[in-house]
Amino acid sequence: MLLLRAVLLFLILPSHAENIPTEDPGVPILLPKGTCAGWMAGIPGHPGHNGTPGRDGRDGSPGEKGEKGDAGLVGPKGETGETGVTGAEGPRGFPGIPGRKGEPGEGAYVYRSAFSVGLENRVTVPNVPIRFTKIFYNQQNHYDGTTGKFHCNIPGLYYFSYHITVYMKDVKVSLFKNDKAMLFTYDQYQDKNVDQASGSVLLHLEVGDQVWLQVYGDGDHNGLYADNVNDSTFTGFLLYYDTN
Ligand SMILES: *[C@@H]1O[C@H](CO)[C@@H](O)[C@H](O)[C@H]1NC(C)=O
Ligand SMILES: [Ca+2]
Repeated sequence: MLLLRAVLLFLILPSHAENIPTEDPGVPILLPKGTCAGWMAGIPGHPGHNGTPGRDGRDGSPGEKGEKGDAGLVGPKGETGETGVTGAEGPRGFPGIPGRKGEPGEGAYVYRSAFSVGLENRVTVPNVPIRFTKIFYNQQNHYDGTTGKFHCNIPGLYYFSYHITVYMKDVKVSLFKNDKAMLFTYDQYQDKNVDQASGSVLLHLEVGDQVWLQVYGDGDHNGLYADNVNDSTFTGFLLYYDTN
């Protein structure tokens, strides 16, 4: 094998003869063409220099799939999604603790107005308010015993009533509101009897309105009577006050 390589090298040499270094002039390396006669084998030359690096080879076949890499960084927060459907109503909760007691309200006195009075003096003059001077109740002093008139201090609905003992004469009385007779009551007296006359009414009053009883007609119909055991009374009170 080594011999074959030497022969091949020898056969190639003529075309590169000028490039072959001839360090040893005594060695007959160059041989003219066609000079086979007297041919003798020379000593094999030195190995040539390394050639220039060849081109890059082809890409290798893909390697095996690598192991799974580490998890990536957390991305930015996404946008808020749409509102979901309202859920079903939950079960009813337990009763709460009772709250604190409330503050006292406005003075209840403001909304109180009531009086109840009786007749003491049989002398009743027609065309003027009858003066009831026997006071059963007049806490707020909205009834004036000196004039016989009730003065409205709280606007609202009022109830008035009167129960009159009739003796010796007929009785014609009217309940007045601001100089206007609102209610009429008539009782005819029968000899040697004690009669009663009564009436009641609901009236809406404004502050400043006045209400009283008064004999109407001629002065003869003033048989209102009272003694220690027979009363004639006049009563009134606020039923509902106006809230607005
Ligand atoms: C008042 O009532 C009493 C009964 O309680 C009666 O005896 C008396 O006669 C009455 N007064 C008048 C004036 O009738
Ligand atoms: Ca009668």
